[in-house]
Amino acid sequence: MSSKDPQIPGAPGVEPPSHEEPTEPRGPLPPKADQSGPETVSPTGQETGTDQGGVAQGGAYLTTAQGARLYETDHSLKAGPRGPVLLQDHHLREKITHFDHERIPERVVHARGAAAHGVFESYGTATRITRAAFLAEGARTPVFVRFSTVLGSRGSADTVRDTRGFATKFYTDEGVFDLVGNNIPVFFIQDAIKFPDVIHAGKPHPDREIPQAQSAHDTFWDFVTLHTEATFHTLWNMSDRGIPRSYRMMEGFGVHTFRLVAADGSTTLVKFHWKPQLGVHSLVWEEAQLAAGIDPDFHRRDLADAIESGAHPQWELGVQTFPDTEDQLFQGIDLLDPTKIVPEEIAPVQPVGLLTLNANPSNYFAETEQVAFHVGNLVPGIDVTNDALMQGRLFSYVDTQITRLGGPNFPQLPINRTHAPVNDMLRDGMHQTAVHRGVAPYRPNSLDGGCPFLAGADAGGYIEAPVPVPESRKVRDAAASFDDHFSQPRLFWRSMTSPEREHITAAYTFELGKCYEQAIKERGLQVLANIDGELCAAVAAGLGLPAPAPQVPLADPEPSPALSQLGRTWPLDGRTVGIVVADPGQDTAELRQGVHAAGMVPLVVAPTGGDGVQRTFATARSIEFDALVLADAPEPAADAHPVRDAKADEDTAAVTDLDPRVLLLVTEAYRHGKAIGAVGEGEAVLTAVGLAAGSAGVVSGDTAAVLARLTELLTAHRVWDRFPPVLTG
Ligand code: HDD
Repeated sequence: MSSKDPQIPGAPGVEPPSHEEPTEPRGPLPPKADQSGPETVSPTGQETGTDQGGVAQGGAYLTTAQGARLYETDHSLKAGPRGPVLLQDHHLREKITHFDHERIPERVVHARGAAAHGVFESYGTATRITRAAFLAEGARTPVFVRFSTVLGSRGSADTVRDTRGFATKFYTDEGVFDLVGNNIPVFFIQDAIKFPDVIHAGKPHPDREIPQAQSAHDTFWDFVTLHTEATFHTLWNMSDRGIPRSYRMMEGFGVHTFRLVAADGSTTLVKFHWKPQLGVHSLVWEEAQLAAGIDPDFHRRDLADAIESGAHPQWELGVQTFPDTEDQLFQGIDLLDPTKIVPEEIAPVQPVGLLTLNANPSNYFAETEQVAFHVGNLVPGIDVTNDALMQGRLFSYVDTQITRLGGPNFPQLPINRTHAPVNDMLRDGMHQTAVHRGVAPYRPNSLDGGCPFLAGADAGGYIEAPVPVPESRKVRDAAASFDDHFSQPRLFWRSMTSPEREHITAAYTFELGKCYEQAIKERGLQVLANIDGELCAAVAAGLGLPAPAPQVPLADPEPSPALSQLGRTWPLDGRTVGIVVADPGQDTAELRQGVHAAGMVPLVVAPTGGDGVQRTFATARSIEFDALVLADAPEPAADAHPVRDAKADEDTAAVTDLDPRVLLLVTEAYRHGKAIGAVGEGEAVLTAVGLAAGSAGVVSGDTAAVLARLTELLTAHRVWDRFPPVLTG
């Protein structure tokens, strides 16, 4: 608004203010110039208008922070070439001082993360139950999504066994809505007051600061075995959900029950779900452990590479809906207890929109590090419930940013700015970048024409649903239903397939086996006995301890197939296929084209670098590939083949002469349940490794046949037949 705007009191031609509080709004003020960042920020975070063409600096000359051009920046100002450095060297001091303060505190949890920009397109199917504008039919909303691990520090490995964060910032026209969820639908605790306890237990031991980003240690298991409401979340962690294959292949959950408010004021309780279009897939434990050393950035790289290559990951947002009854129970399940799920078989997930991640951040610090989520960032039509975990979170998220981002003005950081006009009366504070005008940042006022005015529901105001507060008395307590800690873990266990049960058993055996305290191992077994006798017995056998009897009656719940990750087929976008060749110059065009045509990424692995080679035997490791193809050997380069079969007539020669790195590649891929194909002479490698064609998920033939079969195998993610049933189940 210009100073000539006739509505501004005191402007020429405008009546002097009456100094009484006006009763009619004069129309909304436009966003303040200094707070109108969002429209000037592109999906990749580049300031429009100041596009620097992807280079680090904008201008031709290096300058100081004050804009003075510099003629030299490699030497301090000294009293002679061999003399002492002078205190007057302001450029030296500015450069070093700024560097000294480059780091900000990492997040107290979820420090390690990766993020992407995208768009959310609403189907309009939720309009009956919510007035949220971004859920109206056809609405398109820019989003920023940050995935994370929980326990590790910023530099820790991606593939550790842990819960993953899945936090989405919707820049809606009605303000920012943050859905700050996880890839696990339940939480360790039922009340936020215990959050410091569970996190102190999970973080490294305070004396030696080890282990990093691990739950396999005494303090974690001490807490979760004493505090049995953590049992269900821990079981999810020990399942394959704790080691996702990719951020692109994880489900997301809002965890809490939210309350949606429709245009007519009616309310519905919901649980939010993100369903990945690529399916829910995991690493196997050995693969996860290898990746933590070989490529600690495994998930970060996977997400960025997929987006860059055009394989844009997508999730459907869905809701389970429940009537907003006074008791807030659904078929006996307490909707205010965040350690409980509602099986999808009794409350189906109804899709309400599609999320597509289509752009990588252009600056990690400015976007991924400085993004600040908050459970209390809500828009009209979405409200909270009395879940005591959620209630504490409503306090914690803003509070933590004040330390992490250095004051209360973090909403002004470009990545956090709302796309709705801001007209607040928050003023000053550390890192204030807005130049606020006027003299009346208070209400009521008359000096600013009474502005800003309040917005009722018809003007898009956020109005808390006027739900009744239960009549009670002050207590530090929870409802009796919160005491059931074992029936849903049992439901989960009984919904798993055989390989999934194997993985869970192995995970508990590993994690409890890493504890030093005998009492903790024994308590761990007691918890397992309360879930399932066979699980407990198998882990007890692994630990060399007796299996205790259950302390609670074991129910016989109806399994929930939706909890299992197996049994369906999925798209292959962005999967990687390693093509192992004997000669860097070998023609792999047909194979590569076939892999591309199936929507996957071919990576050629050769003994040395060369044209068209992406990995060498020295840099390749099986974890990077979802499947391997052993390519045909070129004629007549038999001695350059991975199986150097110069002495092939001798029975054992092929094995001894096989390049050990290829041996490792193929045997690991086999052990991790990955499909393996051999074209023509490539079959010699299979023989050398001791794999007969016809072994589960091992195929040979011509290029077309091998690719067709591999593609089919990959739709099931892994060759599950390689994990024979051990438990009787
Ligand atoms: Fe939390 C970060 C998810 C309980 C306190 N939380 C954080 C992030 C995610 C979650 C995904 C990372 C956001 C980002 O990428 O910046 N947290 C959850 C879920 C919970 C949960 C799904 C349970 C259902 N959290 C929880 C409780 C408390 C916190 C009970 C405190 C009482 N969480 C925080 C925090 C963090 C955080 C300390 C650290 C960094 C941040 O907020 O911005 O405020």
